[in-house]
Amino acid sequence: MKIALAGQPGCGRSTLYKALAGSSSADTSKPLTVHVPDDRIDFLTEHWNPKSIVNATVTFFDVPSPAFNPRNMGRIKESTAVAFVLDNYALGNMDETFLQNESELMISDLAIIEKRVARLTKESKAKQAEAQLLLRCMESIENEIPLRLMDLTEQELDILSPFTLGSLKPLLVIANRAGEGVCDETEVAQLVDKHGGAFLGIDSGFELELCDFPEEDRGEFLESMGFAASGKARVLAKAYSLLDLISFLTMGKDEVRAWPIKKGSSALEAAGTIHSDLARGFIRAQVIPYDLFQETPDEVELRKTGSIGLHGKEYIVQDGDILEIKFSV
Ligand SMILES: Nc1nc2c(ncn2[C@@H]2O[C@H](COP(=O)(O)OP(=O)(O)OP(=O)(O)O)[C@@H](O)[C@H]2O)c(=O)[nH]1
Ligand SMILES: [Mg+2]
Repeated sequence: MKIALAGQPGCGRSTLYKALAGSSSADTSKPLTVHVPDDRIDFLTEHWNPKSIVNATVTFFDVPSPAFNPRNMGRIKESTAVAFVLDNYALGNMDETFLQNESELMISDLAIIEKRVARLTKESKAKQAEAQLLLRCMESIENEIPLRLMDLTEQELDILSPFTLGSLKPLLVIANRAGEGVCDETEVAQLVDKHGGAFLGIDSGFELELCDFPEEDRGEFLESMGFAASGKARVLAKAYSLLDLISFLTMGKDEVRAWPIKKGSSALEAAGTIHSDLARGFIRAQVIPYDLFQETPDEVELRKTGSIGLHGKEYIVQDGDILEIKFSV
């Protein structure tokens, strides 16, 4: 998963990036890949002592200013989700800047759509469906409605996918506040919700300072500021729920690994995530729910009590399922 941190100049993107990196000397021009903390992986690692441990990861980009300028849009276009960073440490006019970001994102989409429509009108009738769809998108933008709020079918989303339109991507909005923040965030949070986005507030400056303290003391500091978890943990959790992701797990002496996957995915899709061979030669999926394994970390014992499931292609994978795909190619 890739998340582009975008926003108006000076909104605090780079400070947030460094807080996510856990280092004030992090190079913000580079992609930042962070591990998604996962207690389950920690437990399985302790149990197996594997050669390799692979947590799920999220990569962040600090999109330079002006973020929505065609030259800088590349990072947004290649990302899974867009994150607007809103200044609530100095200016605080968040409703206004939120709408400004939305509008700049839509203008950039409009330019792409108009160019394509102009070309399509010269082409054959075969592209009628695409042209109609793009005209609907143009109308939506002209009415200041971001594309993510349109009612689109899977097929229509497939047609639009190659254009990597920014306002169609899932949206995360992060208020960057110092202490209490300049403004109350209730209103902007409601506005973001109306726009189909997820909202959270972070004190990036404070979180960055925290990086200088020993890890075991940080929880207490965060708690004293009224935060249940670190900004990084909260951003990652929000991104997971925004994108409707869960993780299934694989384990063994060689590797313990978390695999992010869309909620509602089948065992066959999970197999394909691991390797196309596993999907091609899929026979069945052996499933141990993580909680059962944590309680009784012994496959022989679990088999005796009938706690290990064997499922076909259609099985819907649950968060924390420990999978072993039986296959033959
Ligand atoms: N106190 C406080 N200061 C902050 C916070 N976030 C950013 N700042 C300060 O605001 C200034 C701009 O922050 P940056 O993180 O560089 O903002 P940016 O969005 O990367 O800015 P550009 O890349 O120049 O557009 C810096 O001097 C930061 O120290 C915050 O949460 N608290
Ligand atoms: Mg910056």
